[in-house]
Amino acid sequence: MVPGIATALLGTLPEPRVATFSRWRDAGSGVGGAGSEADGEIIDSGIALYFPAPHSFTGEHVLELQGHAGVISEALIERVVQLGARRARAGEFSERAFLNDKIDLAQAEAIADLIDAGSRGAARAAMRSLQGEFSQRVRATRDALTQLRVYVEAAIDFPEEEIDFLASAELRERVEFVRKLLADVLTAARRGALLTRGMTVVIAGRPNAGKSTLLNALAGFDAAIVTPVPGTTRDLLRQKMDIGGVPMDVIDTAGLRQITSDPIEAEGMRRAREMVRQADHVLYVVDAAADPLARSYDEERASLPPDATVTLVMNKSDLAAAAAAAAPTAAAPAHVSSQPPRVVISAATGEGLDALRAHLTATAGHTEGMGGSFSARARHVEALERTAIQLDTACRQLATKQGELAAFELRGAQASLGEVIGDVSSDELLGRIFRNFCIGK
Ligand SMILES: Nc1nc2c(ncn2[C@@H]2O[C@H](COP(=O)(O)OP(=O)(O)O)[C@@H](O)[C@H]2O)c(=O)[nH]1
Ligand SMILES: [Mg+2]
Repeated sequence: MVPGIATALLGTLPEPRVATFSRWRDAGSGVGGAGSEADGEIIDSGIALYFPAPHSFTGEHVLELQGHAGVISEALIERVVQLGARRARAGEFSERAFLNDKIDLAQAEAIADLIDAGSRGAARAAMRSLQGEFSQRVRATRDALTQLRVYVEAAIDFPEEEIDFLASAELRERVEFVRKLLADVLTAARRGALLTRGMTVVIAGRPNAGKSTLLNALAGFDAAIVTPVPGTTRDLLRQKMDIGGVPMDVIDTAGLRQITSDPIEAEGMRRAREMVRQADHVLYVVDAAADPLARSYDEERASLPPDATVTLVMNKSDLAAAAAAAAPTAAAPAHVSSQPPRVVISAATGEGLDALRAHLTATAGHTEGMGGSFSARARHVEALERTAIQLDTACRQLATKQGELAAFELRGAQASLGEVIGDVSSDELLGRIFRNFCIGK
């Protein structure tokens, strides 16, 4: 179909992979029989590129036209549709590339992640995944798992020797090898998922601690209203930013205090606590001048989720009273040592902000220039975690010489790994993945 459309539109089929200037014509009068197409009015002109199958992104014939934008391109699309083409669905090019084995599923997802990347770090990671680094590591793990499976299944086929097989040192080594590969790829995928999705950081603390000032300082502009009046911030305020190469969604909240008679403030506090529950990380801001021992945190702690990761941000270090509290407390009271890590800053002067940023990127498991991390999605992490559980089960069964059961688990583990790169995939999964792409990708 593509060569036919190309010939009708351009008058001739361009030489493969050679940028060719051409004029693209309308249908023409149709009078005069053969060759009348060439009489059609010129819709647009530009560069045509023809990629015959299988040497194209999708693996199919592709004709690329680089013309002028605007209404002209709409007219051109109409003409091409008239000639028998149809408009692409969202993600259809990537989906076709996947179905034609040009890329695997993790690579296809990396295309979308590259387009949506919220930071340079995330974009670099997506590029690495697109180049196949993530897929290669998954494949290496899968291959090692396959060898282990073959080994175990061979043992089952020779029942007289099975017990010796299952107790052998070689088997233990193979299991450990797969475990190590899987653990490494899982760690990298978890880090990658955070880089792809970004990290949600909630700023919480008492009214007037300096939460909104901190959000503004991190964002680099006045996103939030700051006043000396407690209770100024009443709703959540969300700001996307790139901190040390990691995309972060930083959320300012209404100050938390025990009692309020204002229903709007009460609702603001409810939303703040809800956000704290959903966050990847909490920056608990303390006015170090007014509360040098961070008692406000101790009082709030009971209402925080027990597994929340928190950093105490001791703010207002520019004030003398706070500076005294900020000095590395040699004789810290007992309760201080049980508090989370603390960073001393002045949101007003910017002192300590770089250290806070570095602390946040370290929390995300990411250091600039670390290299090697690739984009990954929650879907990948879940599949890898399932693989790890199945592998552990298989290990226990091998230890108790239940070869058949172990072989069954290993088969499951292999299937779970295959889901990451799309060895096995359902239409429903593919639909979900590709429908989230933008048109034309
Ligand atoms: N001296 C000093 N004042 C600050 C600092 N951070 C915030 N403030 C002041 O504290 C007051 C409350 O700040 P704000 O950011 O609105 O606090 P929030 O209620 O926690 O959002 C304002 O008057 C700010 O100017 C700081 O680092 N040093
Ligand atoms: Mg505020």
